[in-house]
Amino acid sequence: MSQNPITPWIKTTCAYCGVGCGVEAKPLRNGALLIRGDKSHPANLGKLCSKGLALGETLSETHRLKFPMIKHQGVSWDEAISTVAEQFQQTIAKHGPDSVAFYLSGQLLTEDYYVANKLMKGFIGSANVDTNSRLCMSSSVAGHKRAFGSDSIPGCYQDIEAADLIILVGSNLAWCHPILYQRIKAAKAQNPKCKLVVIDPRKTASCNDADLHLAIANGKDVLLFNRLLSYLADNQLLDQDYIEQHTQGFEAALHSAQQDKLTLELTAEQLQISTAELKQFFELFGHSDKVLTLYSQGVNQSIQGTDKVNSIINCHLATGKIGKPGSSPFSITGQPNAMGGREVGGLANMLASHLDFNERNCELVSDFWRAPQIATRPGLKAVDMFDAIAEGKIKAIWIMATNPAVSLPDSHKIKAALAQCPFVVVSDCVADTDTLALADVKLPAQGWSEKSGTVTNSERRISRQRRVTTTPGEAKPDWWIISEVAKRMGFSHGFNYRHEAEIFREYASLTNKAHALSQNALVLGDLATISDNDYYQLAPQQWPVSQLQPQTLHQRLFADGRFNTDNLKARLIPVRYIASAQACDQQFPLKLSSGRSRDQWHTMTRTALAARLCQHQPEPQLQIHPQDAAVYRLNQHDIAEITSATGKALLRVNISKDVKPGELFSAIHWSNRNSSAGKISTLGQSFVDPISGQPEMKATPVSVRRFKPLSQALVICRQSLELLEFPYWVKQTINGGFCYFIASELSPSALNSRLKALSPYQQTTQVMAESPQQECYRLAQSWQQQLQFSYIVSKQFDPNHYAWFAALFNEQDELSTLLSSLLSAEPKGTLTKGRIICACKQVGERALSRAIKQQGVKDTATLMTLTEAGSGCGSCIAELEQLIEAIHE
Ligand SMILES: Nc1nc2c(c(=O)[nH]1)N[C@H]1C(S)=C(S)[C@@H](COP(=O)(O)OP(=O)(O)OC[C@H]3O[C@@H](n4cnc5c(=O)[nH]c(N)nc54)[C@H](O)[C@@H]3O)O[C@H]1N2
Ligand SMILES: Nc1nc2c(c(=O)[nH]1)N[C@H]1C(S)=C(S)[C@@H](COP(=O)(O)OP(=O)(O)OC[C@H]3O[C@@H](n4cnc5c(=O)[nH]c(N)nc54)[C@H](O)[C@@H]3O)O[C@H]1N2
Ligand code: SF4
Ligand SMILES: [Mo]
Repeated sequence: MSQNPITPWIKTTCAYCGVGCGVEAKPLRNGALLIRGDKSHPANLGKLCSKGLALGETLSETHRLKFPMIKHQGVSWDEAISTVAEQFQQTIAKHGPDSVAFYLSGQLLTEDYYVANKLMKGFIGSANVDTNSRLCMSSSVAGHKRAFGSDSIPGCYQDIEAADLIILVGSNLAWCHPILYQRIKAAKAQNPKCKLVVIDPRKTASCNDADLHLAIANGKDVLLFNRLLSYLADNQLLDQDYIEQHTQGFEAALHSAQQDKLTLELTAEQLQISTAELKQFFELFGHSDKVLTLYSQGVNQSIQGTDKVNSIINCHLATGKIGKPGSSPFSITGQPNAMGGREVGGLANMLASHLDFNERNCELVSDFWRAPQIATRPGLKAVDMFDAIAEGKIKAIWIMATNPAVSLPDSHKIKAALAQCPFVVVSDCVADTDTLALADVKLPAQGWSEKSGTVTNSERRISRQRRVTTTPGEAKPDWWIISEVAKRMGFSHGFNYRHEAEIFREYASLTNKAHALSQNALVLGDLATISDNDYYQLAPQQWPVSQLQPQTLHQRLFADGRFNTDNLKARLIPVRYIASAQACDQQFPLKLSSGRSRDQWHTMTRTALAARLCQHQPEPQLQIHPQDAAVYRLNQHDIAEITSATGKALLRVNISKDVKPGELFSAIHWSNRNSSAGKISTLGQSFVDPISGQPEMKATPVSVRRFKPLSQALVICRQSLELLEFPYWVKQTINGGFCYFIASELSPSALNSRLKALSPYQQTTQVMAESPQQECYRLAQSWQQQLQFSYIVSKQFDPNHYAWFAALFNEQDELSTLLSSLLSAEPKGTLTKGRIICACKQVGERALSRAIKQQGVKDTATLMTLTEAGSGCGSCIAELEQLIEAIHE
């Protein structure tokens, strides 16, 4: 097949994080998709991170949901749509509109989101439409609305280059928003005066370039920012003019902050940092003109997430450091279209287009939609929605583009609720997820590269996602599926859309009407009348929009000190520190926090299809401090059993001083699809912030003990294996097949026999090396001169084996050489890359260590020249630095 391109480069936007990087994609005749960064896109100026660069490797057809299904039966679209429409109609007729719900996602396009919200709130007449943004951004939304009167992010990315002081609070930007982190690094290199402070209980890759890391105790951000406000007041570092002219509530906020006030020494002690560090931070904040505070889930996912947000915004308002070049509080959004969902009103407590529920707003939207049944009060937020399903109050739910059986806390409860819900519809682009497994109807949605519409990034910039490949099977755009169901329910006049441009114009037109009524900042002006052609060509636009903008435009909100409140003044909010509702005790003495790893996206339904994204953290890990590891008798690479009030997990131990004693950390990515017990959400309880409804996901009390298997194995296989019988198994994609990690309660020899029996390649040529005295067994099966299946069984897990063993399918050596190497105790030759650190250039730890040791490398620039590591997306540079440091220590 030809490698020739079939079209020129097509501009689109990355599928993953809220940085919203511009991507250029070029489909080749052989089905591959070339990817590069779009140099003209203002978010990334041509750069992409490891996940963005691997987008083309995640489009495997084999994993797709290609046809609608009812239970396990493939059906026509006609039948699927009728079934969904009828079931929803019957449920509503019998039990009322609040007996049904939609659970949406920040990974839907704005057009999809708009149509879903319109159907539920406008036509079904319930506001039971919520989204996974509840787990992600809702504390920021609530904080913005309290402070500014609307959910508006004041800053823009150019503030990074303009700032003197950048503060990351509860954000591992280096891994989660890598391109913004690269911008900070470049800005610091340009302007050595620019300082970076990281506030995170953990030492993360984002601390590598930090001038100061405040490893505060988990959950205590309000204590820190309240104390900062008192300090600024005590030291005449406030902007009195700004406070008077543009804000209200200062006295009450300061009074409240002073209730939390302790001496600097006692505050530092409470925060578990040194007084010198605390003072240094306060002085930096007080004396820097341009302060940019970027914050994310360490702030939002807390039982006082909203108060955390306002404690940060209070300090910015009281010093007038907002809406000016280089100065703003800046909530960094998670998903590619978390912002778009918030804009259309996808949260249960919003109506539409940044409008709250009130009579005036309901009338406007009802007229605009010609929807007489419009919902008039907020619906259920995510956690309450799933409780209502469990209680039988919601009897039909439609889940789109999210995987709540993995991502909502207390997943046993979520799974039980969905299992007994009379009617569950799930729209997804892949065929198999923990949530799809519970669906009555599965609807195949177009995925990234097939769908077309718009997304809004963290800086309010709307960019186009474009269709660059064809769609496998019968998958359809989400907006099409929703509109067809709406029409079948009898709402034809509201949902006769022919293409996404029509939806976009209608949505833009609603923002204009809503803006005229409310004076909120969200307004799309002339975009309401753009032609189809202009929509297809649309270059990035940053709201507020009056007329079509040049894509280089960047603008800030509230630069004139006028906010979206009734009297145009911003509000400082009195907040007090509250200890987490989830206290540790004797039974659960440790606190488990959760978050992201560098190369995986959420529940791995797409990123785990790219072998090169699976190498960085091939197994679910538990980060634990050496002191705790000693107490619980855990060694590096043991398997730990973690127990909480709601469940258990089994995780590979990674002993590290990067976490504080008493605090553990684990990544959120594993599910029942790729691990026996790596799913972190089984452990979390659903304690929520009372204002935003956002669950606390970073502070679960747990206990930990060593899991003692009698044998462990690494298996590689060209096909998927069924391994449910083993207490511990993890599945990873590798080039040419899959790699499995297994720990079992069988003896090594029994595990050897069991694995031999499980091999799907019984008829092939087989070679074995057995060492019963040492309880080691290796087997390789080949067919037609190609290795098909192989394993290493031993008593203990040897982490050094993974890198070379998992690469075997990729080796170019003759089969005989490969087999002899595989069966020899120590692998030779090419099988020695070590753990892959640079995913882009596939550089392993061994080559890096060798270069550092043999050539005396002291800096990453030299290491990059020698090995190419770090010269792709740059996300691994922090780890290169750590490696250099560790080797020279
Ligand atoms: N690689 C990758 N990138 C992603 C994603 C992904 O899945 N993978 N997901 C995207 C999405 S949807 C989101 S929401 C973002 C999330 O982006 P981030 O919020 O940056 O990521 P997290 O790892 O969830 O949490 C950030 C940090 O909060 C810290 N933290 C925990 N508790 C506290 C606390 O009490 N106070 C403070 N100050 N810090 C605390 C944790 O130690 C952690 O390092 O990432 C986006 N980008
Ligand atoms: N313990 C703990 N839990 C957490 C978090 C945490 O930090 N700790 N973080 C929370 C946060 S911030 C978030 S954002 C959530 C994320 O959690 P989820 O939203 O549940 O995670 P994803 O894996 O992104 O799920 C998206 C699903 O949509 C599918 N999909 C992708 N594109 C499309 C499309 O265009 N159409 C349709 N119909 N389907 C599509 C994907 O295949 C996938 O199954 O997790 C939350 N859960
Ligand atoms: S930073 Fe990475 S994941 Fe986020 S939008 Fe850019 S390329 Fe995609
Ligand atoms: Mo998120």
